[in-house]
Order: sequence, then structure tokens, then C-alpha cells
Amino acid sequence: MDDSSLKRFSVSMEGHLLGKFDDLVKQRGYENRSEAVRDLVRDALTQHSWEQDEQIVAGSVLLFYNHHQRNLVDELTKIQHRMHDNILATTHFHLNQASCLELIIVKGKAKDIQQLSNQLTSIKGVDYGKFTLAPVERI
Ligand code: NI
Repeated sequence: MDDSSLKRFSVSMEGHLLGKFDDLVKQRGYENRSEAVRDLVRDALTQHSWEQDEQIVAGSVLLFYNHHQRNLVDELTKIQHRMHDNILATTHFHLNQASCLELIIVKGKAKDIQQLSNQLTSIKGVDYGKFTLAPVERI
């Protein structure tokens, strides 16, 4: 059954979180909170469905880290070698004495790529990780 009628529900959250959310709503130009929540839920559901998916996707994993962090570079290299079939390219930028930015271009089954991204961004010492992906072909 297609139920596209709007349903109302209430959400509770901390004041400071709501304040930040309202800033986001404003900055992204949403008409109201509801519109922003619908977009966030759609994004989350899309991301979630891809986690189990056989669909071929391509994307990037962006990592910021301090290369002095013990074991981090070894771990990063190990994961990339293990998943070499899914990695098209890796570019490393030395930002300053300690900070590095690494951009890893990935391609493969959505579920494998999602797992690879999770492994990379959760390495101890990674300060910031951002994963983006898009389907290569529509099913
Ligand atoms: Ni570096």
C-alpha cells in the first residue's frame, strides 16, 4: 500500500542539539524542520539499504589524521592491501609537520565498500573521516 500522506510525530531532544539543528535547517535553506528531518531520514535509509546491497557503487573515503599516531599508518596500509580489489587510487597529502589528508577512491559492491569505509574511518587516531558514494549503474 502506498501511504504518502503526511503523518505527524513528536521528537524530543536536548536544547543545544535542537539549536544546532535549527542552524542547519537555516543554512541549508529548508522551509522548516519537517522538511529537513524528511531529507535526513531519506539519506539514512538510502545509506542503510546500501549496506546490504550487491549494487556496484563508486565513491571516496576522505581521512584526516596525525601520522605520528601509533600503528595508524600500518593499519591503514594493511586494510588497503587486503581490499586492493576495491581501491582505484589513493592520494596522500602532507598538510603540515603532523597532519595528513588521504583521499581513497573506491569501487565495488555497496556492502563491501560500506564495510571498507567503516574500517578506514574507525581506525584509532583518524580525526575525521568522510565517506561519499554513488551508484555506478541503476538496477
Ligand atoms: Ni603525510
